Formats: sequence, structure tokens, C-alpha cells
Amino acid sequence: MRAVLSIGSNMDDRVALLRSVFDEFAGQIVAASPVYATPPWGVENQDEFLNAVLIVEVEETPLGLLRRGQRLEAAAERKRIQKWGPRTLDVDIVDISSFTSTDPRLVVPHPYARERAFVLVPWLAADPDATLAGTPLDTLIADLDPEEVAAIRPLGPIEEL
Ligand code: A4P
Ligand code: MG
Repeated sequence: MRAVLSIGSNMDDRVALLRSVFDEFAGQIVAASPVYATPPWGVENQDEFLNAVLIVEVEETPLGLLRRGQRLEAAAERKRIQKWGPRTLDVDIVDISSFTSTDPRLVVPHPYARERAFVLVPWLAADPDATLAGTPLDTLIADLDPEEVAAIRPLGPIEEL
């Protein structure tokens, strides 16, 4: 099963926390975006995020993959204090090939993906041919606020940070 993961951090050692996800999926990563610095979305009065997108090929079920991400969040001592608020590590499943779900435990495609430059811009970098529910990513990005898109700033590949 091929899945698109969006990972983000705006607390503690952000690069090390993102790296923990790259390490977890080592050998299963089909493509990865650079790491981007991104302004906080949703709740704006919090620190800048680092974000990246990984495309992984894994054996487990979608819920198994969700649990794997949640184990990484737990290892990062992630606390759920505020929706869209500060976090050490967030691992979201953005999309899974040939799979959709409206189960609240796992909504796929991720309901906010199409509104989030911090997801779409890295995803396009990782996979220029990607589509979300049939729409090419560059079309979705063209519908976003250009200032929001311009604020997504590439820092470089995780190996170089
Ligand atoms: N869940 C359902 N669908 C999914 C899915 N596709 N992937 C459930 C992952 N989880 C999914 O998530 C709450 C529940 O969603 C989980 O129990 C899971 O079963 P959570 O991560 O505990 O809650 P949350 O993160 O506080 O809320 P939410 O709405 O998931 O926040 P988001 O959407 O993750 O947004 N700004 C920038 N620049 N960069 C960011 O990375 N991230 C957020 C968090 C806000 N602003 C940001 C960023
Ligand atoms: Mg989340």
C-alpha cells in the first residue's frame, strides 16, 4: 500500500523529531520532499513549523499505518492540548492509493489537505505527478492564497539539516 504522510513539528528539536519519522520508514520511502519552514496555519499565534511530505510503501493496513504514526507522536511526548496548536510531532495520513475512508479515526484523503499549502507544496515537490481526489496538485495550489504559498520556504533535504 502506498501512502502520503505529512509530518510537522513546531516544538523542541524540530529537525530531530522529523528525522525520527524518516528513520522509522527507512527502506520504505519511495520519495520525500525537502524540509520546509512554514507559518502556522489554523492557530496563528504559535511558533513556525517545519513540515515535510513522505511517500511510503508499507505492508500494514491503513489503521496499522495510523497507529505507527501515533507511536512516533507518543515517542515525541506529543500532548494533545489545543486543536491545531503547538506540537512536538504530527504525523498525518494525507492520502492512500486506492483507499478512501470517512471513519473519524482515519479520514482519507485528509479533509484539510487541499486547503494547506504546507501539505500541497511539499507533496508536489516529492511527487510532481500527484493528484488529490483526481485533481493535480498544481491546480489545487493555484486556488490557494498566493501569499500563503510563497511563505512555504524550502530549507533543504533532511540529510543536510
Ligand atoms: N485522524 C483522522 N483522520 C486522520 C488522518 N488522515 N491522519 C484522527 C491522521 N489522523 C487522523 O488528530 C486527532 C485524530 O484525528 C486522531 O486521533 C486520528 O485518529 P490529532 O493529531 O490528535 O489532533 P490535532 O492534530 O490536534 O488536530 P488535527 O485537526 O488533526 O490537526 P492537524 O490537522 O493535524 O493540524 N501549521 C503548519 N504550518 N504546519 C503544520 O504541520 N499542523 C497543524 C495541526 C495546525 N497548523 C499547522 C500544522
Ligand atoms: Mg494530526
